[in-house]
Amino acid sequence: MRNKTFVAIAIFIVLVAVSTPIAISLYLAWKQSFDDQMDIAALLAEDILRRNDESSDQTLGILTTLAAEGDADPCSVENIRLMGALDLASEHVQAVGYVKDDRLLCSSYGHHNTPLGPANYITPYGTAVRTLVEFPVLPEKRFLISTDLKSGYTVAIHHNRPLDVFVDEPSISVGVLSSVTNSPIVSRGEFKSAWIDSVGQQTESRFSDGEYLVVVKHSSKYAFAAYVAVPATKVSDGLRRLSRFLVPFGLVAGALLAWMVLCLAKRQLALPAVIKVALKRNEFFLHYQPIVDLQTGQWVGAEALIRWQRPNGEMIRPDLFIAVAEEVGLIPRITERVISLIGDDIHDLFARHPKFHIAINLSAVDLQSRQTIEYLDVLHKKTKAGPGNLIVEATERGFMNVGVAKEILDEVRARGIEVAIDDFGTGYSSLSYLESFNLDYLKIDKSFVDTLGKDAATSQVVLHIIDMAKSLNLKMIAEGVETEAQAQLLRQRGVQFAQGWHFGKPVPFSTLLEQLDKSTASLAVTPRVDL
Ligand code: G
Ligand code: G
Ligand code: MN
Repeated sequence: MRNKTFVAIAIFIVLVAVSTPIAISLYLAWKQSFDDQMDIAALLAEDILRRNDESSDQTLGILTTLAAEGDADPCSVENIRLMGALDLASEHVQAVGYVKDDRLLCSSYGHHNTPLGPANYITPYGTAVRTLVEFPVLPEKRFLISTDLKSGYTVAIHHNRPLDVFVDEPSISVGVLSSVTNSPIVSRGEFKSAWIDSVGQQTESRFSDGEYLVVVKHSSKYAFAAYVAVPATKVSDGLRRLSRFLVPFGLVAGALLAWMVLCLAKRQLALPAVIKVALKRNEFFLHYQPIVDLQTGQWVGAEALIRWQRPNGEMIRPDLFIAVAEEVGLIPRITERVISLIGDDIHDLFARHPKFHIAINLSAVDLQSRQTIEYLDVLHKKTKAGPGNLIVEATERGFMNVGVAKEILDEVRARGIEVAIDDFGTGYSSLSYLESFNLDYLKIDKSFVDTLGKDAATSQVVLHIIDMAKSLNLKMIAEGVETEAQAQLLRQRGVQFAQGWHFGKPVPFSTLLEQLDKSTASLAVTPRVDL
């Protein structure tokens, strides 16, 4: 049950880990697209407003000039000529004229008597505005006509002139609103009066009503505003393109991650059960790494190292499964197996090589249990071990619970089995800790040996460890020696023993024994000659 929860949590974490960046990037992309469309709308509105301000500037200029310089008779030949000149000078303006009683009496084009109908609205500056005027002579054209109420002078521009901006998208609505009537003077596309009700007289407002992104810009000089409305679908269009790539990518990445987590979790969760099966099926065996005397180069012993090969050929490293076995309480069974395997391997080793030793790794829990002594007793008897033939290695962590560990180690020593502190310097032991134990060997950890001969500040630590071992009267074994230079330095400092690839990798017992027999045979050559 716990395992299922664990897997569920792991998968949940992966899903969150994968979906969060996708969600964030989709949101950011959406926001970017939204802002982009708003900016486009604002630029368009700005352009429309600028054109309308210009038209109004020109209109106002013409009306002011006529009021000041015009003839007493507005439709005099003189005045009509003036209207024509003003018309020609203004690019936005199509015609200049004179209106009285809702009729156009004359213009820059001559005399008329055209009824215009009532004004659509009056601006605050006293201008009457007619938005959709048609002249019988120009049936296709519609004009926007502004008349100064006081003088009757009038300016006409093409109705669609205010919206003469480039819009590439027909779904975009554009228009100019009168601030007086709050309704469009000119417009193209859909218009909703709700857009205007909400914005008031702010210079610029941007908002989205869900269907459109809307920008309304009020003229700073005149009573009108330009608006542009971009359909909200334009935002999601860009987003759809992006999500078409992002979502499948996220799904694949997520599935891959989830699968990896699942595999790892499965493996980790299954390990204790697999260790038990491995114990039953005898999948564990031992390799032995030689330990040499640094003065003579002779092999004086070997450390037994557990190995595990699964039936499918896969080797599982002890760093991995020893830690798991420690966690789930399988160490006693592994230690029992290791000790029994040593017994099977070494037979009469000590009879043939009385000074050779075998070192056995113990875990912290092994030092808390009297069972360990029983296992060792069996091995001791079976191998007819003499004093010093067997060594137990315990890591610093094993020494944490002083009381029981000390008792057990003392009993072990009473049998002539020696005790080594393993991986020294990597744990938390202080000198006072070590002083309370009766020890024989100190194994200098590989990480310190690695620093030898380098300038690293930590290379000084080896010297302190060596001094400490000397003051505690402990024999030293340097671990992980890979070069002759390291061996040389250790020898000079008085380290007696070493272990490492420079001298020999861990090998099966048969290989170890072969080598061992060979080296003692060559040593035995001299005495034999004497016979
Ligand atoms: O050489 P190797 O990769 O096997 O060593 C990895 C680690 O596993 C070493 O730190 C060693 O102390 C530990 N180890 C190897 N064999 C045993 C064993 O039989 N029992 C315990 N408790 N630890 C072992
Ligand atoms: O029990 P202990 O923590 O001492 O385990 C020794 C570990 O160091 C084992 O994994 C062993 O295979 C490894 N080892 C032994 N000698 C060397 C060496 O010279 N170089 C390296 N890299 N590893 C070594
Ligand atoms: Mn060891």
